[in-house]
Amino acid sequence: MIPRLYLITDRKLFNDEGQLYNAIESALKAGVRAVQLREKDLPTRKLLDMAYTLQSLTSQYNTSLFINDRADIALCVNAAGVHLGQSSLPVSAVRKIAGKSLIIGVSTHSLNEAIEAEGQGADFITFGPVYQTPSKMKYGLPVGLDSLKNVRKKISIPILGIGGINLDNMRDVMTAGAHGAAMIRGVLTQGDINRTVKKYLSILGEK
Ligand code: 3NM
Repeated sequence: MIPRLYLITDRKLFNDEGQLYNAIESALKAGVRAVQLREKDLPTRKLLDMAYTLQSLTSQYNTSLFINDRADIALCVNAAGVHLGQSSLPVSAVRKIAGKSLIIGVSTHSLNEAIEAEGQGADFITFGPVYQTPSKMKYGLPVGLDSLKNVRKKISIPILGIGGINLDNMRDVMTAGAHGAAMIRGVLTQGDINRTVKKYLSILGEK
């Protein structure tokens, strides 16, 4: 079962790592059941340390940990899954080393990428950025809700909308056919993370 609310880390939003873990723990207490470690600029050892810390934290809350890009680290820490970008190892290569032991998500930004990810055997995709987001400018203009609807018609694996999703627009993303939403700021920069997460889960029909 692919979780509907998928929290992604960004330690740079905090003064120190402890604050990041506190924010994640608030989200876990409120019911988030999937966390992706995404700290792309870190050297391998440091990333592995964070992965162990998050594996220990998420397992206390029966929550699936995903590791961005690094199938090797996901396997080292017994994470639930890996999240592959467009220039990561392809799904087929990860299956070769991990078999079915990892859930595989793929970041997609166009219909073609989405179809390709499904064809390669991804378990789910993120599709975005649905809305403009300061968290990721490099993919340019938002793909918008219409292209999300279109992708939904063309593939059958779960789609998590990503990019600028918050309490004001999550219903629209779900109405467009998303299985759920992946987010950074929509959780981590909220004053009351507990309350915000509970509201998302209620929109998603999970609480
Ligand atoms: N990937 P926020 S958008 C990590 O479109 C990421 O693939 C995206 O952050 C994509 O929830 C994005 O703060 C940033 O907008 C998501």
